[in-house]
This record gives sequence, structure tokens and C-alpha cells, in this order.
Amino acid sequence: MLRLLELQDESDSRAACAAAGRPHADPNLRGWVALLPPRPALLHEGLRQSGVPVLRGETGALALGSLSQLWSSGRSLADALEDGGARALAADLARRAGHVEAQRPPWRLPRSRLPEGRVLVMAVLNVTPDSFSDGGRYAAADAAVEHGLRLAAEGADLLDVGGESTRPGSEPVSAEEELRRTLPVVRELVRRAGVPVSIDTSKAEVARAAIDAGAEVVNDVSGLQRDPGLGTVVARGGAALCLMHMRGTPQDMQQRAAYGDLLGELHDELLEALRRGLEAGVPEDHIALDPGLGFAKTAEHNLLLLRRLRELTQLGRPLLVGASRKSFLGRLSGKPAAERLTGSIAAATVAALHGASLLRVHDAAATREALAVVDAVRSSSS
Ligand code: HH2
Repeated sequence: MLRLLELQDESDSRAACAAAGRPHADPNLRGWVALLPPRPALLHEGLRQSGVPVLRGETGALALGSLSQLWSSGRSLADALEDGGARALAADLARRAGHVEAQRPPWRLPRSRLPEGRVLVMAVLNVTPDSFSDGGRYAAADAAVEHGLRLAAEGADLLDVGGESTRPGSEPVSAEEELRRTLPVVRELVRRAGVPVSIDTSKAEVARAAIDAGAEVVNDVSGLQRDPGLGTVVARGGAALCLMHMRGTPQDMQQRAAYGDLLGELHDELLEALRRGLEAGVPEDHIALDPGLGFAKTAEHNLLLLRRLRELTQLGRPLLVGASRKSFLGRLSGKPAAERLTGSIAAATVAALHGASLLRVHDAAATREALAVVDAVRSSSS
């Protein structure tokens, strides 16, 4: 498979050489490279002729160029090459480079139109007794609705209502209980909040009822791995879908946090999730992807993921990132969940600068304030 990599330092450069099976790692490669399959040589040759150097290895090859070089060479080779396989790879290269350049594709919801041109805030509303940072605070429907309305007034662009904690080691709850917790809150917020409502669930039954009650988004932390009926429910209900990456279940996911190549494996597994969504009949422009910080990831994995997040924009879908108050931030600051606002804002800022389209956060007002600065810096011109 073809994939774009952003080499920022020596460790990235060595890892890219290893992925291509180069006998001697070059520690000094920097910038964007395309990791290509070892064949067809026609593609490598075509790229060289268009001015893109190609380093060959035993299991692959690295094409070195700026995004615009990779895009334009891919495009012209997709027209010029006769071999079908090489042509398809060249077209894929151009498409991926185009996605990274363009960034932040729109996310279509069934009824609401999300604002464009800035990074969006999805506010967390946990109607649970045991969520890791706000468990028990909004377990009663009235308190949850009130908090949801406050988050919307503070500038949240979407409200994500959840009735089952997914923190490491949490106990699963029945669909009945999840519905009892979330449905009255979804119904009321759809009527009163003035922003689209998302249901954070992996269960088809919960999603169906929430969509019927007016939820426009289903946020599935299992990436359509847990309930085989969920994709069809989302497609039939016309809802948008967020597919998050995780391995295993909240009970065993931290034992599964082992990767030979974190970004490569994450890329492949998110692509599989995207295919599951498309096969279920969800239109591509309704799907967002989420690398799943803290889900089958160690603290080090979360940091690496934030540093190289931009690589995942090659998948061509909006990226949602949830770092808010998570334990890797507590490890850095030594502070408990309720006191991780500063760390959460720093992580949100990094994610926004590295290509995230939406941030899933507990603190809507503070995040919107920080994002106003990020967006102003991003759009400043000379
Ligand atoms: N994180 C949590 C829950 N749902 N959904 C997406 N898309 N991305 C995330 O990072 C994500 C998520 C965990 O956070 P929280 O809801 O605050 O805690 P809990 O699972 O304990 O309710």
C-alpha cells in the first residue's frame, strides 16, 4: 500500500527507511515522502523522470518531494502511464497529497450545516455515574440538559451525549440503561440547544433511538467493530458518523497498545473502519475519523500521534481529536482530571495546528477562545 509520511526528525527518518527495507538507514531525510510498494518499477522510474528522487529498498521505496511535487508528478503519471497498476498508484499518490494540502474537508450532517473555515468544538456531555472526569455530575437528565445548554451557549458547535463510560477498565452497560440515561437528554437538547446533537454509542439499538429523537451524528469509539448492525442503522437513518480507532474493548484495550509502526498501523486500521462505513452505505462525506487518543495507546503513543497527526489527513476525511483531560496530560502535569484545563488547551492547539477539524472537549468556552487565536494565526497573510 502507498502512504505519505512526514519526516520531522532522525527517528522518523530511520523508521521510514526501515519501512522501505533500506539496508542502511539515512537519518537525515526530512519533509514529506511517499512510501511506495517495491513494484512496479515503472512508477519509480516515472517519478524520477519528473524530478522526484526515489530511494529503493527491499520491501518498498521512498519518493522524496514537497507535497505539491508529489501531487503534480502523481497527476501527470496517472495520465501518462500505460500500466494499470502503476497508473492507479500514481492517482492514489496525487489524491493523498491533495488531501494533505487541502486539509479539513467539510463534514456533512443530515440537517445542520457546520461552520466552515475554522476548527470546530464538539462538547462532551457524559450522562454517566462513572466517566473519568465528569462521572456523576450530570447523571440526572435535568442537570445534563442544563449543562448541554451551557456548553452550546459557550460556543460548542456540537454536543456529544454519552451514556456509557469507555475509560480503561470501565464496566459495559446494557442498551436499555444507556437509552434510559441518554434519550431524554438527546430529545431535549435537539429541541433547545440550537446546535446538532451527537450520540456517543457503539450500539445499534441506542443509535437508532437517538437518531429517531433527532441526533444527527453517531460517534462510535469502536469504529464499527462492536455491533455489526450499527453501520446500517446510521446509513438508513441518514446520520453522520464518527469512526474512532481502538483495539479490543475498554476492558482489555491497554494490553493491546503495542505497535511496530504506530502511524502506519493506525492509518491502515482507520482506512478499514472507513471501508466498513462505506460498505454499510454511509456516504463518504458523512464520515469523520478519530485516531482515538488513550484507546489502546500509551502516553507515548498519544504524543507521537499528536506530533504526526497531519499524516492522517491523507485519508481525505475530517479528523476529530479528543485529548481533553485525558490521563497522559495528567502524567505530564501531575494533576487530576478536573485540573487539566491548561494541558487540554495545549493539546487542542497542537491538534488544531496539525490538521484536526474538530476537537472533542469538556471545556467549550476556553477551547473556543484558544482556537480563535489558532485560527487567526493560521489565516494571517502577508
Ligand atoms: N474519548 C472518550 C469518549 N468518546 N469519542 C471520540 N470520537 N474520541 C475520543 O477521544 C473519545 C470519545 C473518553 O472521554 P470521556 O467521554 O470524557 O470519558 P468516559 O469514556 O469515561 O465517559
